[in-house]
Amino acid sequence: MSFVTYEQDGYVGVITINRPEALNALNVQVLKDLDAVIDNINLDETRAVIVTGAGEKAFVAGADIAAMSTMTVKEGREFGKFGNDIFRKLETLPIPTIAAVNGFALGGGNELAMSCDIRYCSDNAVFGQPEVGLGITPGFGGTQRLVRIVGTGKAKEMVFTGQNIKADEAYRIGLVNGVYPREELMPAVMKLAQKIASNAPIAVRNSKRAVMDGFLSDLDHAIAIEEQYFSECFETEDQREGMKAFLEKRKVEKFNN
Ligand code: CO8
Repeated sequence: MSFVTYEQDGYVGVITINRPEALNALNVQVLKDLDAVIDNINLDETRAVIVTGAGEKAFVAGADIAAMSTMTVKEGREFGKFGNDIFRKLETLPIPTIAAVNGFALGGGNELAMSCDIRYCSDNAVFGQPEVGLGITPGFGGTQRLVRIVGTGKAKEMVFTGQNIKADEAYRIGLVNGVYPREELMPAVMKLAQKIASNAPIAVRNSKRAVMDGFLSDLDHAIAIEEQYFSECFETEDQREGMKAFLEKRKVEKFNN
């Protein structure tokens, strides 16, 4: 049995962390299962991926505290690296990823959500980096990605206090892009994923690469990166079809790749 399930719905893949009895807490086995699921995504047939949590209460309530409680320095470092490598693999998938945050997203849970490109949440979602209250720092990228998403002031406040924030506050500071009643979350996320999947796949992939490669560069270099990915699109059938359809005042017949 795997702690992580995967379902394909047309061009959209749905990854579910499935350990609800522990609020989907991440131990080594859950991370291994997540890694395997990511490796098995058929990128030729998938244009967007959703990540969510099983059960009513949690997206992911963090790394497994029981498992971490007896770790040595070496084990802690290995566990941190193991999780970081997997989250980075998710983050750098060539296709867009969306976190459907359906409840608690604490510690490693918030870090998993932040490794996705876009986050929507349910109105009962709770976000936080409570690690300092457990005697550790965030360890799956929290100190780095939170700063990049919400800015240094708010990120430092959340990390230094360990205090959780609710869905409306997460929306206000830009940690999530939308808040929905619980039963409306997955339909909203699926609609977003399908909208992304309906666009020209290479253009979407190149847009993701341009954003990610350019984000940490100086602006001159970043603009050059965009020029590269933009110009590559002119090799594609989708560029021909997308523009021809516009000029002929009709809908695109089909984006292929
Ligand atoms: N780890 C292990 N088990 C957990 C976790 C967790 N993070 N969260 C919940 N559980 C378990 C509980 O122990 C409980 O198990 P049991 O039924 O066997 O007692 C079950 O899930 C249900 O949880 P609660 O009864 O506590 O449910 P409540 O609704 O009362 O509370 C909370 C929900 C508020 C989410 C509460 O469970 C909680 O505070 N959980 C811990 C949240 C937390 O501190 N997360 C951060 C963990 S640290 C981290 O993520 C670091 C990431 C980087 C690691 C890198 C290491 C090198």
